Amino acid sequence: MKNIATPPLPSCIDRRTFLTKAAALGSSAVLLRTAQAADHVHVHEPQGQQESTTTTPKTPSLRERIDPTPTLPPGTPGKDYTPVITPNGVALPWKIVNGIKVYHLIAEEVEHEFAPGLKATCWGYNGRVHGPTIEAVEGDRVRIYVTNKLPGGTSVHWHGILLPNGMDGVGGLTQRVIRPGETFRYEFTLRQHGTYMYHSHHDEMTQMALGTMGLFLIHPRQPQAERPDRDFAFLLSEWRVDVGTSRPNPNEMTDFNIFTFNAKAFPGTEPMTAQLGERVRIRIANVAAMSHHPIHLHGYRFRVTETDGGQIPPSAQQWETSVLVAIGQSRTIEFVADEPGDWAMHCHMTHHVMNQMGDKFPNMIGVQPGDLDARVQSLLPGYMTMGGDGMAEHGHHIEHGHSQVPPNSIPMRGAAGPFDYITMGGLLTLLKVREHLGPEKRDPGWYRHPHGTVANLASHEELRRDGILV
Ligand SMILES: [Cu+2]
Repeated sequence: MKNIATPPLPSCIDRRTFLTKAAALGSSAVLLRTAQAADHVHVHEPQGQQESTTTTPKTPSLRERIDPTPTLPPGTPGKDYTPVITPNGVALPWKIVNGIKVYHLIAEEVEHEFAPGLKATCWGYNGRVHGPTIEAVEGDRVRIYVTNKLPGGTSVHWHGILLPNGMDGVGGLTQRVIRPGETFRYEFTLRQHGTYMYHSHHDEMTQMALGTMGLFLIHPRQPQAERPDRDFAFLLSEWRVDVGTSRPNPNEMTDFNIFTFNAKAFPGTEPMTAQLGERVRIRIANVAAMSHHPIHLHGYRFRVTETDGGQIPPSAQQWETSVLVAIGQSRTIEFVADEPGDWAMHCHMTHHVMNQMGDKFPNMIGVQPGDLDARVQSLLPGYMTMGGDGMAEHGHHIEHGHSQVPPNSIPMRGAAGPFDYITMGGLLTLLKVREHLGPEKRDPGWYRHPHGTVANLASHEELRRDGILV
């Protein structure tokens, strides 16, 4: 496997860097609004902090330091960055008005499907749960309008992003709440690059439990490392959706029963695809209510290249096969997709790869239930003792119509795989690596393994040859 060397980068662009780059570029394309033009707020100026470089004509005002005006043109997809893929998600559209990237988020109620068979009324943005991914480039000035169509007040916090305090979006602390029907304007210049988030910061427990969150990705203006061929981003969250209900329960503290990548539980998760030899980046951010998630990728070892605090110097990047993404954090991993196949990527907490798991039952593993199931089913349709084969038994019975589940529920559901029933749900997705993918790089279906490379029933001859007594 190739070593992915990622030279260090400054974790953020400060005003001096902006100005230096502007001077170096020296072209009319450089947007340089004067500090005076923007500086109509009277603030106290600290004395004796004259810049020593020749490229800074005057000491920046406090306003300019906390809210720098952009000196570079807005970053362009294709030229300045390769757009990120948000599986099961979309990017938030933007337009440029006078050199500023303008976005519009609408907080609203959304009918959301976690996986086939389970829908709930959630809260999200622009008709989606989670909200669309905001994508921009270091040095861009972004103006984000937030319209509140929720029944209660809200605010949006730009999680991990360096910005003026008054743009931080903490309801009550840095701004008044956005009342239903109102539209607020947030505006700041992006001084860093990396994987960040946005989420409601008002009535947090309820609003975030219902889904008011999204990814905020900032590309470096001048990437030092090689650009990835495939750049994927995931937001982790968790939900309590009781069977027979249609809304996630925000009061839940510990016993969540739906765990999601980009608000989808397996088998609702859209797989990642990569062509053999492509450089792959996966960004994983977590704004779950209570759970940290150790995300494990099969078939590969990878380097953890970034946290939400910035790029990790190459000398400090660790090779891992699992990466713990704690609540409020993001982690970025990189590797070269040099092993073909269908590789699982999942949380390694086994209860996080289950859908609507009930845990209030006696342990019946190993018990032969006899006609117990049939008798209980007369009272509880669809009841099944988790006896010998756990979730696989459940899945098979449901898939083959022998067992029914209550409407709008996916209890203990996984999915039919190419060989057998896949007994995982929740935080599971797949990385499909192929020698050839179509131009759209769509899901190529199940992997066809080269002959002789699949674990299979051992023959009598093999057992005899190797002296294995069974
Ligand atoms: Cu987990």
